[in-house]
Amino acid sequence: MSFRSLKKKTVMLICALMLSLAGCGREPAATGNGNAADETMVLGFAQLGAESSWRTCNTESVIKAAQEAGINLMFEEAEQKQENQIKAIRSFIAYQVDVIAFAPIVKTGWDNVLSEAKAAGIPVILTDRTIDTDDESLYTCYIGSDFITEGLMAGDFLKKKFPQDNKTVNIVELFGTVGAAPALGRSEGFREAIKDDSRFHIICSQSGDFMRSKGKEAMTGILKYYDDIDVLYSHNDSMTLGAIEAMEEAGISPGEDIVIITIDGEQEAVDALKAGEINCVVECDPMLGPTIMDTAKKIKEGEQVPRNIYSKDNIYTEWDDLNEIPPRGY
Ligand code: GYE
Repeated sequence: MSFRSLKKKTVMLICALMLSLAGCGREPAATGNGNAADETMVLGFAQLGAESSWRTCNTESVIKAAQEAGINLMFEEAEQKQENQIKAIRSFIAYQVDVIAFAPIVKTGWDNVLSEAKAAGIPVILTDRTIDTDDESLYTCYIGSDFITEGLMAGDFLKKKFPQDNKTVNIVELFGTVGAAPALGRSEGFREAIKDDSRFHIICSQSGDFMRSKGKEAMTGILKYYDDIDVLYSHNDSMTLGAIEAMEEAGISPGEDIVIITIDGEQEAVDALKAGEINCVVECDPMLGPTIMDTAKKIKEGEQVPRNIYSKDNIYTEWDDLNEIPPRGY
């Protein structure tokens, strides 16, 4: 057995072990097909965690797409810790995978480990979140949403929802994970959209770490402190759904007493939009698996790929025909 074939078999075994330890009850994501195994590419994927339904769907999309593409997937989940993601990337480098893909939990702090991948000749794809680096050669491309555009879409809805009069509009922002690209971009785009209208005031911005429980906790505290909130702008649906629970417990009618704008487009949020508890949902597509696999194969073949491969995100509002929205799948 060649070293390469031994390496691939080891990767498959590890992958199977990781998935069974994770208790997700799936078949190993690794797939090989007999003699062709030596040619099968190995992709190391470092997922950041399992904080939201969006993330669960994103993970499922990656695992399924790898199986369908006949790619051996080494999958690691970092439990929301950057150091775990760095460890996972180092293990992929040690196993000499063909391509590394990862969803960076925060924007900064990746240069060292990505330099190690570069020195080992392993190309890197950023998926679903971007990074800040002075060395653009440390990754090949980004696949995911444009978060500033999502924030702009959210802000544009707000301007339409509150047509010109002189009343002040008090906004609470539930911020995602501090330092994370989607949180920073959604915050920036939203502020950009409303900056020329002095009626809009962001009276409070608090992190709920993209999690339902923390969204509820944050909103419970905020409602005790402020009694003049007009709008909740939340960076993801999980936090929004938690915040809605907090509002209901406080006797506040979500979507009526407080206008709610949220991002992701989970089924539960779309159902709440239909029920009038949410006013606007900006979509963020989690099903990135097929594009990741396709792009990884092209990179391995030495083909040029675009630097940024953006998802096309829609917006759904209380003014739309909501029966048109297809089942979300997450
Ligand atoms: O909006 C949120 C998740 O990185 C785009 O992370 C992703 C975000 C998504 O936890 O629900």
